[in-house]
Amino acid sequence: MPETLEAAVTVDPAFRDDVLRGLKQKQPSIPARWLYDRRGSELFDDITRLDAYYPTRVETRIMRDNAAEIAAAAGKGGALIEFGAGSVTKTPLMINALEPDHYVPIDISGDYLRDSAAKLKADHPGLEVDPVEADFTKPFDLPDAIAGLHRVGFFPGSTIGNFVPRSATDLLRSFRDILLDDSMLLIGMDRVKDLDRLRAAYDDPEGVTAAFNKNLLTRINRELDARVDEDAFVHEARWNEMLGRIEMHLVATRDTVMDIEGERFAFAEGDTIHTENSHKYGKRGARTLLLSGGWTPIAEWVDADRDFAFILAEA
Ligand code: AVJ
Repeated sequence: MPETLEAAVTVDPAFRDDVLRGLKQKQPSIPARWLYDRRGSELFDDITRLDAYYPTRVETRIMRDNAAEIAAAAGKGGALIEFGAGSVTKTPLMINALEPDHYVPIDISGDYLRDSAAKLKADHPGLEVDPVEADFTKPFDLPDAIAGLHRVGFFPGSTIGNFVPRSATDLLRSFRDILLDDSMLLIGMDRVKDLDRLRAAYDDPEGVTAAFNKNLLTRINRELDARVDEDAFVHEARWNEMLGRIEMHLVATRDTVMDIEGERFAFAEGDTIHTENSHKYGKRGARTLLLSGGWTPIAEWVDADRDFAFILAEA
């Protein structure tokens, strides 16, 4: 590769550290957030449109079917604060229902934020869009413009499921600290259900989720000084019964070594790298998690099959 192109690959030093640290663990694992580079985000977008992947479709349907009721319960006007940059479908749905004066998306990717903010402004001329470029798992400040307004936090997509309960609780508490007293939170949580359907949602016949998972190895090879045999690993989605979660793994199909940044990691056939958790909650579990995080659930909307819950909680 020419020198100039090589230099164009920008690497987050935290990625290098997370990979090296993660691979040294007894169960090698790499934090899920590194799945979402440009290609990974595109593949996740494709996942949301798969027949087997019900969460996006079902949550959107719940929001659409109950929009008026959700808005009445959460309170209209004020500020809608979304943790994450927002989806092109769900965000406008909530903006149309809640009619906030301000919309505050919080995301780590500034480029994505600015693009989506511009589009939203064009569609909602009266709406003030105040994007905040920040990692919402770390402390940050909300814009002064929304001080004193009614505040509704929005955390859809069952993204909370990516966090182990201890971290999920910390995250909910930090949302509570940021949004302050008298605020509300609208959160989507995926439910425990038939295990074959759950597994199929994370191992679709089209192989899109497999490509999404394996893209992590491609990213390691591209962004780090690494030689990883991408063909030596396959995607696997496992249900962890004790912990109530789907786990994504990359499973070695033969003995192989990974050379990364001067270090060597050996994998025997069958060894895995754990790449993502997706926790599923029962009715009680979801409410207990919210309560532990400092939020009191006050209303809940589910689909007819009870596959997914959209919950309103108050600070
Ligand atoms: C974006 C974390 C909600 O856990 O369902 C989908 C990610 N990974 N298929 C999920 C994901 C594989 C998704 N979340």
